Amino acid sequence: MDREDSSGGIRRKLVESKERWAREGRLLTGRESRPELERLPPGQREVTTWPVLDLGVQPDVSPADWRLAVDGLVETPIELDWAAFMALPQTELATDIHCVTAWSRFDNRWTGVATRDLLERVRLGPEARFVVCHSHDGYTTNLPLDAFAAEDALVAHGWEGRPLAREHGGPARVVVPQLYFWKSAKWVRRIELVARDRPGFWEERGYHDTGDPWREERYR
Ligand SMILES: Nc1nc2c(c(=O)[nH]1)N[C@H]1C(S)=C(S)[C@@H](COP(=O)(O)O)O[C@H]1N2
Ligand SMILES: [Mo]
Repeated sequence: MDREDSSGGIRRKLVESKERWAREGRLLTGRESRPELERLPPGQREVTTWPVLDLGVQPDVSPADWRLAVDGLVETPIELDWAAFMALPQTELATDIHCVTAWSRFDNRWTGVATRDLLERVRLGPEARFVVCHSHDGYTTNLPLDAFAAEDALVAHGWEGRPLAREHGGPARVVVPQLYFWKSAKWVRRIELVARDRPGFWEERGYHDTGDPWREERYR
C-alpha cells in the first residue's frame, strides 16, 4: 500500500466512526444547561491541551499565496490578500472552544478580523441568510448568518500572541465561539453568503445543522 492509500484508508475510517457516533447519538446527555450560570455546556469536560482535529490533511498555505474571498449574495464581493486582510481593523478577544467530541477549552486568546468587519466591507444582499465556509483541504461547513456575524466571531490569524499554527488552521481560520468547533473552518479560503441553507462536510454526515452546544445540538 502506498502512502496515499494508507492515509485515504485512515481518513475513511475516521469519517465512518464519526458518522456512526452521529447515528448512535454518542455523548448525548439530554441535560439542560444555562450559560448565564455555568461555563461548561452539557456533556462537555474541560481540557487544558488543545487537540488537533481535521481530515488528516493540513494544507501548507504561505501568507504570500493566501487569499480570502467573501462573495455570494453580497453587493461588492472581495478577495483579500494577506496585506489587505492585516490592514483591516484587528480584534482581540478570549473565547471558549466547545468541540462535539466533548472537550472544551476556556479562554483562548485570538487575534483576527471580526466577521462583522469583513461583512461590512462587502455589504450583504437582502436575501443572504446563511454562510458556507470553504477551506483549502476541501472541508466545508454551513452556519446561520447571525451566528457567523456574532460579536465574538473572527477570522483569526493569531493565538496567544503568536501566529496561528498551521495544524490549527493557520495562516487564518474562522472562530465562531457560540457553536461547536466543527463550524470553525480551518485554512479558510472562501466565505460564501447564500439564501438557502446548504449542509457542509459533517452536516451531510449526521452532524446537527446549527450546532449550538448549549442546546446540545450534536447530531440531527
Ligand atoms: N478546514 C477544516 N476545518 C475544520 C476541520 C477540518 O477537518 N478541516 N475540522 C473541524 C473540527 S471537527 C474541529 S473539532 C475543529 C478542530 O480545530 P483544532 O484542530 O484547531 O482543534 O476544526 C474544525 N474545522
Ligand atoms: Mo470536531
